[in-house]
Amino acid sequence: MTSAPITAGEPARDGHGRRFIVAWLVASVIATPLVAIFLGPAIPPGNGSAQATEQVFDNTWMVSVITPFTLFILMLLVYAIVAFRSRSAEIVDGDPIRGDNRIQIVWLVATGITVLFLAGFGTYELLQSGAGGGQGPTPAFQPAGYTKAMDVQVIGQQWEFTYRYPQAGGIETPHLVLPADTLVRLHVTSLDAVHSFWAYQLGVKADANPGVDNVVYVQTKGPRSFDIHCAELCGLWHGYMFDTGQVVPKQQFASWLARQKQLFAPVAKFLPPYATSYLPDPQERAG
Ligand SMILES: [Cu+2]
Repeated sequence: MTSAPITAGEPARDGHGRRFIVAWLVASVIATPLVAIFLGPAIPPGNGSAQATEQVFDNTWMVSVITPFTLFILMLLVYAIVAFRSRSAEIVDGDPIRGDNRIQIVWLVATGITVLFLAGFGTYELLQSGAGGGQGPTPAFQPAGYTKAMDVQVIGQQWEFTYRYPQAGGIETPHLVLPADTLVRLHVTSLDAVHSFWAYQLGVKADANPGVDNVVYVQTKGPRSFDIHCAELCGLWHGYMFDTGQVVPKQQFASWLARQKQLFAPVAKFLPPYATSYLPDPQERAG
C-alpha cells in the first residue's frame, strides 16, 4: 500500500503552521507594547488616588498579557477563513481532521500558566492596596500606616450620600471633601436600602448596607474633583444619586472642616450620635 501522491490541484498541506506562527509572533511583538503603552494607561479609573493608579497598573498588565492570546484566536479564525475556504463551486468534503497532541499540550500549558499567573498576580495586588473595594467591618488586609488613617463615614440613603467626620465631633455634611495626600478610611453604610458608594476617579466602590460598617481605604493624591455615584439600583431616584467630591489641600480642608462645625452646631442635637452603623427606623420613614 502506498499513499496517493499529492496532485497538482490540491492545496499544499505543509507551511500553514509555520506561516501562521510567524505572522502571530510578528503581530504579538508589535501589538503587545502598543497595548501596554497606549491602551493600558487609558483604561479607567485613571490616576486620582494610589488605589486608582494600582488598578490602572493591574489592568495594563492584564490586557498586555492576554494580547498574544487574543491575537492568536482572532488571527487563527481569519487565517482559517482565508486559507481553507473552498475554491471550487461544488461542495466537497474537506480532509479528515485528526488531533495533534503537541498542539493540545502546548495550548493547555501556556493558557494554564497564564491563568494561574494572573490569579496570583491579582491576589497579590489586592492584598497590596485593598484595591478600593469594601472589605467588611474588619478588613483582613490593611494598607501600610492604616492606624493613622483619617476616618470618614459614608451614609447611603434614598437618595443621597451624606458624610460624617468622627474625628471632628461626628459632624455630617452633604458633600464629600477630603484632604490631599492622606490615607482615608471610609466607613460605608446605609440607613435604608442597599446602595453602593462609587467614587469613580478615586478607584473606590463599596457596598452600603444598613447595619454594616463596610471599610474601604483610599490614599488621596493632589487636589482634584471626582464623581460620586450610587452603583446599586436603590429605588425610584437611584439615577439621580450622584454628586461631585473634592480633594483639597490640607490647610483648605482644615478651614472647610472648621466652617462645617460652625454650620453644624445648631442642628447637632437633632442628629443621632455617631455610630459605626445604623439600622433603618420604620417609624421615621415616609414611604
Ligand atoms: Cu443608592
